[in-house]
Amino acid sequence: TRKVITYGTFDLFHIGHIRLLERLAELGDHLTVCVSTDEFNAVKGKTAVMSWEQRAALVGACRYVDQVLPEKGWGQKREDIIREKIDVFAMGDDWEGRFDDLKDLCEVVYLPRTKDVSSTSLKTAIREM
Ligand code: C2G
Repeated sequence: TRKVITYGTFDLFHIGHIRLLERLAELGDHLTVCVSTDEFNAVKGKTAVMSWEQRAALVGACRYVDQVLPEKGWGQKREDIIREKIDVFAMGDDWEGRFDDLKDLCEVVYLPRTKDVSSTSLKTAIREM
């Protein structure tokens, strides 16, 4: 089994998230998504509209996703990759290069972001309705 992992907030689950997860699922046989907790979002300086429970449930309902775990801090990636026996770590390319230190543990892949959509742009669009 070729296992893939990714991390993120996944607020207001949108097409950019789906297009990323779809491509990640094609990189292997099993996809784990670690969804940032509300507490870790505060560390990241982000406030999600949806609770961790709702964000995790939406990601978990996605056909491309096999497992959802909490992301509680910046430092858990190495232990996650070792414990879950991950082969590929992948993120959108806004993170290009930022996690190359994981290359001793697994493949590290950055995929192009989907243009013109983000949780922030959705919030703005709704506010202007
Ligand atoms: N993404 C994308 N296209 C978009 C928006 C997001 O491909 N239009 C990708 C991002 O590149 C990221 C994932 O979707 O890989 C989740 O995005 P966020 O929820 O914004 O995650 P982020 O806050 O970047 O958290 O430890 C890593 C962090 O938790 C990443």
